[in-house]
Amino acid sequence: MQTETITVKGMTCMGCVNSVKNVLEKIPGVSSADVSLEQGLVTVQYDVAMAGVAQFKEAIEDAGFEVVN
Ligand SMILES: [Cu+2]
Repeated sequence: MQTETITVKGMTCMGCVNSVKNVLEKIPGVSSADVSLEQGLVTVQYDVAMAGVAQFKEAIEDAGFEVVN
């Protein structure tokens, strides 16, 4: 299991947090996604054989948020 932290801009409430969490946890290979609203940080735990960071960033942007790095 691998952990990746992504900085995300545009999350303003718990609804945003849940949207981001949901899109990430739908990706096969992702075991959990945790979001810190205050810091704008998304921490994803995933199986490197099944998923990758580029996929996470795309899912976050598709959900309407901006990936900073
Ligand atoms: Cu919101």
